[in-house]
Amino acid sequence: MNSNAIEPNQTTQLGACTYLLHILLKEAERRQSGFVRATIEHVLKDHSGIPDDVPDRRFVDALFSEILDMLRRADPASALPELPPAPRPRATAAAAPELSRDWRQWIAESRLRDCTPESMLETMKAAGLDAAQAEAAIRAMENEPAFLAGRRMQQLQRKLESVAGNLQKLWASAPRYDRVEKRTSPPREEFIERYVRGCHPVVLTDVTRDWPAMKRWSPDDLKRRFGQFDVEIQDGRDADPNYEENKLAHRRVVQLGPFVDRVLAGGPTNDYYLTANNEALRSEAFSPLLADIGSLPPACDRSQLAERSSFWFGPAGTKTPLHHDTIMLFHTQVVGRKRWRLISPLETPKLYNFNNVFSPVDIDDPDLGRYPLFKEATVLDVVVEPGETLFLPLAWWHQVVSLDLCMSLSYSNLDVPNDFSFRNPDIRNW
Ligand SMILES: O=C(O)CCC(=O)C(=O)O
Repeated sequence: MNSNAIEPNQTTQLGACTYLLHILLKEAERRQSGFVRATIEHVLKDHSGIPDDVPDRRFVDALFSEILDMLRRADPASALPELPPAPRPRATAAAAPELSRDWRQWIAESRLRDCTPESMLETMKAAGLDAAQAEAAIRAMENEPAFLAGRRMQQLQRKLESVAGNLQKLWASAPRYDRVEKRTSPPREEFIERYVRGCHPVVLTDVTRDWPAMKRWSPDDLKRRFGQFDVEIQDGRDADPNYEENKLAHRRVVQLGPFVDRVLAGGPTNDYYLTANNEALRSEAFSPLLADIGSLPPACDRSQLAERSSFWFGPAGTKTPLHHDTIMLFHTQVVGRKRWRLISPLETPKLYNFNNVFSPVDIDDPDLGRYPLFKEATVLDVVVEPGETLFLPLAWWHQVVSLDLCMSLSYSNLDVPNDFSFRNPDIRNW
């Protein structure tokens, strides 16, 4: 229809309208649409009277959008005011349904995440979508009732984010907030008040002073005492960037002896790791490992240890990506060192936590173009040495790298209420 563009001399309203009606009728004939012809006659009286459920509604809307454009080009000042109510929003919305549901959801989410229409358009064009259609769909989204409802919910979310942000500011104003304290175990009440309720991480340096494990545990000892038993490990992680989120797909049952040999021979790698997913400590075969554990940190329930502990073993170079747990946790290093990077739960809005307990941000190499809010997050950095125990309070984010071949024990048997629910993560006792 653009080939019928109005000539500059057709600038009076009457001339323009007559001309446009002529085009409309021609188009109706071309399409052999009795409906369109009838519609035009109707529209001449009152455009707004077109019923909403007409079968050719999109054609009518598109036609009127075209007419408006032509009139604008012909005489923007005088032609438009006299026109019937313009169906412009409907005309642009008409293009949207041709995009898939996925694309429309993508548009809505991208807008809610403050992506600019320009950058979205670039992405859509790069994906092969028609530029005009993409642009119309982005524009139309701003008036979609479901999207407007999303905007209202977003206000609620932003309010909660600002509450968390303000509390975080207060926490972070404490002297040495960004240092993880290392200290000998405080009395129970102080521990609960300061670290459990205060929700701040701490490294306890003296928990293992009477642990037989400190003298006994080594790869050779592991092989000698338990080498004939099967364990579940995580394997083939190097080939999968989302190995932690896909951990069920990386489960392999192997004999512990050959696995110890593999770790010793393989040198630093992230490809395989005996992680907390293994249920070794629930089995009778591995109970001697628990007999190697001496005193526990303040406020731990010994009777729950077998039920609520996990054994970790792997080479230097293992990396557990950024995530949070849904309980509070102790993690005692027996052999080797691990570097922990920690981020307060009040900084969750800066971590793009769209999936369960995971953040897509890699603290080692953050993609700030994609995750710009991350640069506002404060990261606490601590190396936990052999014999030291990290207390990880509720929902603190952590990314963990093994600096050496490591053997460690994590346990969640705190004897104060330690059962929390999270709306997004559906995993309990992570
Ligand atoms: O030691 C590791 O690699 C990760 C430990 C961890 O993420 C945890 O215990 O929740």
